[in-house]
Amino acid sequence: MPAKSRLSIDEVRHRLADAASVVVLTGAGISAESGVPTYRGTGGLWKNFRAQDLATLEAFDRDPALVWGWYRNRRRALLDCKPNPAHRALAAAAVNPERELIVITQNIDGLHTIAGLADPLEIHGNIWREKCVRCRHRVDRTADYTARRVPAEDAPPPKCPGCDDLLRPDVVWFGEQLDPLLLDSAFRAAEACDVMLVVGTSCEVHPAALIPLVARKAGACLVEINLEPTPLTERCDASLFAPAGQTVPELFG
Ligand code: BV8
Repeated sequence: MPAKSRLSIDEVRHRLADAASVVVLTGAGISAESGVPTYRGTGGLWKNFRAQDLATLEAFDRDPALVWGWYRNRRRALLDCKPNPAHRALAAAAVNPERELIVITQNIDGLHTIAGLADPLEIHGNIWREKCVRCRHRVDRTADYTARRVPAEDAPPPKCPGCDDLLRPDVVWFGEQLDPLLLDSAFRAAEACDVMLVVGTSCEVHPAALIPLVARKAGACLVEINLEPTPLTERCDASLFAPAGQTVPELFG
């Protein structure tokens, strides 16, 4: 495979300035500088727990109190996490009327929204939202982040105000299908964009890992921002190996 022409950061900036449509796929790495643990890096979330123990419907059915304890623990840790310059730069870039900018995030921490970004595509859900296991009731607890209010880890799992069955975190667990409408919007955006930035993801989780490949196949300029190479690196037009909190603002500055 011939070596890719590697664009410099200035060339990427110019591509972004000239683009009519930009899509940004973000992963846990964009929130790392906010203090949110990543999933697979050193000290990553899964390092302490095995995903199949906690982030699956089977685990929840088996022990809802244990799974709720883990999510409440993660919510509590998030209370001290604020959006960083990367989140803020994307929220600011998204209001430019000359250029469409869509953020597709694998993150459930809600920091893109808290940074002021209108409607990110949260393809793995949001830790501050809950949904009933039986009826279609949904609860948004984002106000708990602002009020710094999280129930005790061992508090009983919440009940649905509609049908009194259990509420669960409104996130996509392993083995669960992503919301087909959200996923379709993500793939359509990838197909139509001029530039795709892939920020802070190990590109290990599917089907999210396919989104940059759809953009590439449709002819987009593909740029990765990470601390280390990933399975996507060799398919990128540029890989900027530096912290997202420094690089993303530079690209849109
Ligand atoms: C499904 C919510 C089927 C829960 C999450 C095909 C191939 C292989 C496997 C599969 C496949 N198809 C399906 C699978 C199985 C599975 C999967 O992908 N497994 C992998 C792990 C092998 N996928 C699924 O189960 C999906 N469902 O396919 O269902 C189906 C189909 C039809 C009908 C029914 C069923 C569901 C996947 C969603 C799982 N939920 N989260 C929760 O979090 O509690 S995934 C979880 O991983 C998070 O959402 C996270 O965002 C995501 C991806 O991780 P990353 O974001 O990439 O984070 P990571 O730590 O890995 O990497 C961070 C990166 O940032 C690193 O590269 C690091 O270097 C970098 N970084 C660190 N600091 C910085 C930085 N970069 C820049 N700056 C910094 N400062």
